[in-house]
Amino acid sequence: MNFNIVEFEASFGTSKQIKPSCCPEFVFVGRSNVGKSSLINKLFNRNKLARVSSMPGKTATINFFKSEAVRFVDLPGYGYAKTSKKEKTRWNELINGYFLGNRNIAIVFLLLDIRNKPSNEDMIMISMLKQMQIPFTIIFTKVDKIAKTKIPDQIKYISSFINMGNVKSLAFSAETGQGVAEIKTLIDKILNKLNKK
Ligand SMILES: Nc1nc2c(ncn2[C@@H]2O[C@H](COP(=O)(O)OP(=O)(O)O)[C@@H](O)[C@H]2O)c(=O)[nH]1
Ligand SMILES: [Mg+2]
Repeated sequence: MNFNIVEFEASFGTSKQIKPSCCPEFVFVGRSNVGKSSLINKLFNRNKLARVSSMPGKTATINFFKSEAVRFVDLPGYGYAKTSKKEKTRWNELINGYFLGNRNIAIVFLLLDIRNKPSNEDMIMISMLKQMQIPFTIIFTKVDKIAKTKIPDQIKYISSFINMGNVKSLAFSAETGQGVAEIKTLIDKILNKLNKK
């Protein structure tokens, strides 16, 4: 696919607003501040496509981006400690509304910070994806923040909390661009497979 073509499509604050699927959706999910927006920007080589925030807990909407006949979905981050109960309920309503909305999901990218073990919310998200049989790949973000030699051990450590089965993972840095080519290749591979069906 052509990563030079992309546009912001829409934001949704409640599940009722969410547009039905038009085409395969590549979905980004993870803790607030894990680097979802930075990854989307890096994929398309655009600085301000998705808003990068130094203030966690800000993206409380589902954002759609469209590239030709493919959609990219930036889900609101979870796990921000200061989020109010009301905001958490809204988050749940949005995420559940999305995943239960009969979507055409190509794959979910679940982002985990390479420096931290998975949070409770990460674990809940992983078991939900498994239960719904939604294909997902784990992306370890911010790998520039640790020494290169420590990356494999850290991946092993984090993976030990998750029943990885045949779950694939890869390492990424929005800072250095490490892993971006791999993610693009994966996206192309999935699209090729879908087009052959
Ligand atoms: N060093 C480093 N910082 C990153 C990376 N990705 C994101 N960040 C920073 O982490 C913060 C949150 O990023 P953002 O993309 O807004 O996270 P989101 O809340 O998951 O969308 C911002 O200050 C980013 O600049 C990365 O790969 N390396
Ligand atoms: Mg964001």
